[in-house]
Amino acid sequence: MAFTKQAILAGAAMLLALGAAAAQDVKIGFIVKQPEEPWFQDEWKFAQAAAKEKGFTLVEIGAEDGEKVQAAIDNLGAQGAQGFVICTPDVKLGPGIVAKAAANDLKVMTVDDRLMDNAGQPIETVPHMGISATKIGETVGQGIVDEIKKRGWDMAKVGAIKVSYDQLPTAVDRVAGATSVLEKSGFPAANIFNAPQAKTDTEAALNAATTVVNAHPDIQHWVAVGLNDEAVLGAVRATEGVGIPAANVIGVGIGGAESAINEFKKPTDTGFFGTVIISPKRHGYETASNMYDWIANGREPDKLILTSGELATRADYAKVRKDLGIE
Ligand code: FCA
Repeated sequence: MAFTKQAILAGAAMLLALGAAAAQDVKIGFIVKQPEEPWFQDEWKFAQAAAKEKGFTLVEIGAEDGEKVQAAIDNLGAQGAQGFVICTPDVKLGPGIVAKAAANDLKVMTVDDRLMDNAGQPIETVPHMGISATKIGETVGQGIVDEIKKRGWDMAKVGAIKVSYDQLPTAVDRVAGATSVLEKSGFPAANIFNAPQAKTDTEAALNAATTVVNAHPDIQHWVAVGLNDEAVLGAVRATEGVGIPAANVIGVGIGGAESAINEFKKPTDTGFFGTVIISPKRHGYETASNMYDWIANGREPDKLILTSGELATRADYAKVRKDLGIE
């Protein structure tokens, strides 16, 4: 049976009408792996600001494992959503997430953690916004080196706690960026101790770092790096646990959300010296807006956007946050 001209035209008109869906008909999911982490709450906050501004609905979903991710995507499909932004609990879920999205006719974009295919390569067809992990790690390393010099420590006798989470590529790049600057600046590679965390939270980092500090009771001065503020806070708590004074510890995290701010607000200094502040506004507002634009106007987002970070300490974090528009 041949299609009549009218039928084709009617079909095209319907597609156009669908393409230009009214804002109030657009529903977007924002799935995050660790809803209790302040960074992700900030991302939601800024994503909601985009929803309010543009008039679409944003559904916040926490999904800590693969099963919850699958259920969340099916649920979004059943609710009539058109797309979602996700920070996955495991980058290896990549092919499964892409397939589930397609089965539910949902557009998908990733934020923070990039999906991997079965060969361990990034899935480049899915638009992604992440941080410039290596560069931000280098900023961490430089901040530590500068502070070691300022405090007049003998670099040869300082220990570094490297809180690692190697199943996440951005985590590997962040800590490698930091330790590369330490080493280039004369920090002995043999004094960099790996502390693999089982999960990306403070408690897991505390457990991992405690093993390291206990194994080296001779070391007086410590520095600490990790993929985020929570990791470095865990390492700082570990040094406190064995009675190392705050003045002997330089931890620099990545994030700059509430976990770091609460630490800076403490009445006395802790070993948590600074953080590289990244932008939950860009990661929340922009990803949600880009997804909206894709659904409502057919404008596909850039395939890869990497955002920058800025070092801040207790002394200037409020100003840096203000300058970044994330107060
Ligand atoms: C990862 C980390 C988060 C945050 C984000 C930008 O998802 O787990 O803490 O640093 O990247």
